[in-house]
Amino acid sequence: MSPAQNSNPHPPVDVDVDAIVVGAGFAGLYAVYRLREMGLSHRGFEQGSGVGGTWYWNRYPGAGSDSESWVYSYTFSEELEQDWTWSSRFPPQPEILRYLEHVAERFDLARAFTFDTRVTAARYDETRNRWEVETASGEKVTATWLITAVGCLSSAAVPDIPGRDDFAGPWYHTGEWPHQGVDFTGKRVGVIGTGSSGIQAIPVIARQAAHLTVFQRTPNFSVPARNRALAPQEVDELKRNIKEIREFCRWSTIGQPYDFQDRNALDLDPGELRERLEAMWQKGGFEWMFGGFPDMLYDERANDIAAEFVREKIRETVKDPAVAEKLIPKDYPIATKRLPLDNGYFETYNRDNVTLVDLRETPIERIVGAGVRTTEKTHELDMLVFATGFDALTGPLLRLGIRGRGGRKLEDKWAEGPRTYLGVATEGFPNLFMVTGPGSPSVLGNMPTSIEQHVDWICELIAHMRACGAARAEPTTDAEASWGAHVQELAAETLFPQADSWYLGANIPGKPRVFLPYIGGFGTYRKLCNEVAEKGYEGFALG
Ligand code: N01
Repeated sequence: MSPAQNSNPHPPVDVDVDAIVVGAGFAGLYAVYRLREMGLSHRGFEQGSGVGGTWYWNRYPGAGSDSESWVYSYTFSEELEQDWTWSSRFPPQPEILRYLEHVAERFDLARAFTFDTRVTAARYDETRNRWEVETASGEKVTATWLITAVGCLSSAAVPDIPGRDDFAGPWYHTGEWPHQGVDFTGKRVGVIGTGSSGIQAIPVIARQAAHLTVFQRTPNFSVPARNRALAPQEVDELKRNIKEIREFCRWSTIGQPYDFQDRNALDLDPGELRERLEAMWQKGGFEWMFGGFPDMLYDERANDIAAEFVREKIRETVKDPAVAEKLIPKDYPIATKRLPLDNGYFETYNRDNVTLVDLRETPIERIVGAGVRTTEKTHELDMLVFATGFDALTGPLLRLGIRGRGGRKLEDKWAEGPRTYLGVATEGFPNLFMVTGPGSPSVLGNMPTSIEQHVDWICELIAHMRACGAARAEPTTDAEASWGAHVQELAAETLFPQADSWYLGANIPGKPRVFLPYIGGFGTYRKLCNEVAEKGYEGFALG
């Protein structure tokens, strides 16, 4: 089904509802499902022409999930879980989009949304206790609750490189890819950026383009995805055991069907450690996300062992030793930037039609009509791809024009970095609930697991408010301050602050350097949220 078919031909017209949901990706669709179940009136707004969120926008070649398919999905319907069959371990973008379109159709969710509609302002009216949401098309809708389901990585960042608009050919950002696709056949293509998006796109573009030039600023560690088709027997077994698998994910560190190794790396003898690393390498997947072993995030010696293991693999794979050395990260611990999974990324540099430009040796001076000019020369290009990432976690929220009590702007409140309670609410903005907001595990876990937990929790809070007649829920200043301090303390205990990553906002010039997600583990976070609820939503002022 095409996105156009999935968009809503009869947009809703109610202008006063119980809840407004912004975004029609994994989070927004589930929020609408839950609100409808609760009998609450609602409206949804979505900037795209169809459902899908991340998977609607990120259509670049090679795009796909890094989470195991059988857990990268909803759990709220057993029938859905049993009926849907994934083709492979890490499904490609079109298949995930088809899944979300299927969910929207099956549960009749698209009709809640007005598509092609950007929210431009959301103001809290204190006297009426209503959120007033305004859209780019001029529509105004009010609601008691405002639920943002805008994703964590949805605000594309195109760097302000001098001369960007002088480029004579077309350019694209991976996160806003044209729906009709891009044909690279016979073209000289440049890719700027070697994060997860670049690492997925580069091998595919290299196979199509006449020549590919990769502009690398920081070399990235990457581990093989080892994607493969799922055999029917395997699918049957996964479906038989899905309840237990899901329960494990719910309480695990990263919401995936595996957790850390059972021993610290430094407690193993070198032979066994090497064997385990090799087994992890052969298995592929997100077991590597936090470095695989409990101590790898905390102890530089342990981290160095895994980092060196991957460096050796890069040296073994890339035939030209000079190119290999450029590709090898040497100045930050492994897994402290989000570790990409790849499908033949390093092998791509063995191709005759691929050139690596190390921007640390020869920085970009400017973009010119003919291509990209570095301090060495002009690299002539017909097309340019920015795989340069996102203004993560805060960017998608700040562009909604949110104003809370007293007209206070969210961007002013967050000028020194986001301040939230549990990553779900922020003081001064009553009844605003952020699905997977900054200060929650969000991007450090399997997103659908994070999303379902957050939406369920938010909906239970709303149900609690209705049951006890509370019109407003808002975190207290103390609860928010201590949560913020806790999030930063946990991060400071790890090696994460040693890398200039988007987890810290380091990729966006001028963004405050604050660790954005909660790194205490997904299961621990779930337990804390449950305890807050059991104590009558401790830390919230309910009025
Ligand atoms: O973005 P990134 P991404 N000049 O920020 C470089 C998720 N995701 O879109 O490291 C030159 O990671 C920048 O260089 P540096 C996943 O969580 C998931 O790839 O800042 N280069 C870096 O190499 C991921 O982590 C999946 O020095 C510039 C790159 O651009 C997140 O999205 C797939 C530059 C940006 O890397 C973001 O990934 C894809 C400049 N001015 C993404 N500015 C799956 O699950 C930036 N760069 C499969």
